[in-house]
Amino acid sequence: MKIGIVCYPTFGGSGVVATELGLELSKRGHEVHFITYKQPVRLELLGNNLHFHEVHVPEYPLFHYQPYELALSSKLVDMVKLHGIELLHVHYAIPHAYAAYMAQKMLQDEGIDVPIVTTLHGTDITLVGSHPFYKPAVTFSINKSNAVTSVSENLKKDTNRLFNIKKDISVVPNFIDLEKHQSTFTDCQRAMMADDDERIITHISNFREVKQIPDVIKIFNNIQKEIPAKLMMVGEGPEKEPAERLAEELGISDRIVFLGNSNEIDRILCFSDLFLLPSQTESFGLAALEAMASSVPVISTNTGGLPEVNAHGYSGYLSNVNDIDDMTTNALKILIDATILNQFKNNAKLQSQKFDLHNIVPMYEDIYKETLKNFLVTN
Ligand code: GMT
Repeated sequence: MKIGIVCYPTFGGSGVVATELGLELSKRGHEVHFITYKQPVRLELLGNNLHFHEVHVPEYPLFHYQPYELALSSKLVDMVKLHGIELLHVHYAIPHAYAAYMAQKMLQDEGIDVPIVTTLHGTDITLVGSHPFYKPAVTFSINKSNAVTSVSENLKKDTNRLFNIKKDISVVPNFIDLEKHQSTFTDCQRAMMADDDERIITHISNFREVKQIPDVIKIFNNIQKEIPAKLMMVGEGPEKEPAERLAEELGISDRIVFLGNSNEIDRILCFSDLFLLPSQTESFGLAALEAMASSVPVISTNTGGLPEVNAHGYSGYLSNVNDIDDMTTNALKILIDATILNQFKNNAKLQSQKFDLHNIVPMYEDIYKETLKNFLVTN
């Protein structure tokens, strides 16, 4: 099948999922075309089955806001025509589902029919999409998609609660390529990061408010008072600088390493003992799944889709949002005793296997086939 994938190409769960999906689909014989404003960060190798088409938005001084949707929908029309793309799969509703619908209508005018599958990722629904400024357009474009998927049961529930959705939403959980997270690195450079007796705690995110970065620092501060520990903070975003300041105020800057964005998170996770994700909301928590796939247990909140990913008392623990004391207690329960830590590490790995890409990607393939069949019948 020839599939066009639209996503955000930056560091962020939705772009990562879209890229990993495209990579796997191309391995399974599909021809995949990424259409976005920059080459997705995890898309390193292009080839016969894997293409990238850049959306350019020419700057014009009259425009206070440059019209990305317009450029994207025009590019979609051109690429569908040029490459015979049979189906568009858009990740993150805003503005991708809207631009895809416009492209579909323009193509229809020329006698070309292309169905749209929209995958909802979380903040496109919970934080941004439900804002009154966007809501009518988001509702419209979700309802006009030919198939809609969400990355967790919880996100499906939230979407139906927040929007007047007339479509059935299929839940297709995020997935993981377990081969990429083998703990067999011969060069796992733990010794460069911490002493043998220190526990290594990791947080990876885009450092936005929703990630509750101050809670990460405060939980770590409590932990390091009880046991020798280091914290790896991986990612970039607006909350990074305040976090560095908070670490200084608490006098623990020397115990925290801010690593910036990384394409090699498996190399960081391979020496991590615990992953912290105290988010205010999280439709799924892909970063938690990536940690578990590297045998790292997770201390997270119990919000959104996180309970579908992190099994309480098994792969880690769940707490209420902002309950720093509970998250500290749970972290120490795992970290203090080496036997318990190893048990949680094993469990985390086993839990991640539920989301093996070999089980999940065929769910998308089935949705593509079904959508194409129904679409061609009704058009
Ligand atoms: O977490 C972010 O801020 C990035 C955001 C995105 O759209 O890239 O992540 C959302 O999608 C991920 C992939 O499906 C989910 O794993 C994240 O839980 C979700 N983030 C939120 O719901 C806050």
